[in-house]
Amino acid sequence: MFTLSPLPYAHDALEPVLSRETLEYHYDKHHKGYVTKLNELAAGKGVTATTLEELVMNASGAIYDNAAQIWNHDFYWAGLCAPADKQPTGALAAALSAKYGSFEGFKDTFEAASMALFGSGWSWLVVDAGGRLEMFCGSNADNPLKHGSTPLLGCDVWEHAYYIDYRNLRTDYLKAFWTIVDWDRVAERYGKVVKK
Ligand code: MN3
Repeated sequence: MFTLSPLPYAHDALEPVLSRETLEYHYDKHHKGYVTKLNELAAGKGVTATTLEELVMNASGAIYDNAAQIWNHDFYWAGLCAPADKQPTGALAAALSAKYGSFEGFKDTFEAASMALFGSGWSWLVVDAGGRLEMFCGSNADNPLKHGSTPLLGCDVWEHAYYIDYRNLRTDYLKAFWTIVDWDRVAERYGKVVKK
């Protein structure tokens, strides 16, 4: 049985960037729904994998889609915090500046790539297989682990992530997103990759 990971903060913790209502739908309905569906599918097909990572790396079709969506959402929630407008620091800040010119340059690139993603999907800051900082955009339930990359930050750009608060305006959601990114968590993830 796969279980729904607890939300790492209260439903209203991300207000006013993401409302309580958005989290009630996004976490309690969409995210939870993937867990329910995965358990139904796994029981029906006699799946023996016990971790989401195994399914993300090896499964296909609906089992992959639901497993990856659970993994992606766990990662997304864990990378956010109450609005604090944090900034990257230390080695991560230096790596972002080296790659994108500045933190502003990174944000512009990330926003533009996220806007160019057609339909539903995810935008990611990753460290690729060669140890380089990269951006990765994937449709639907795509996941960087499948491509040999290690994710540092994930942004859900499915409409269900923002339509209650921003209607159809993905660009407004993306601009507001930066104020709730937990850059301390992202730096911690980066530290683990570069230490390997
Ligand atoms: Mn979502």
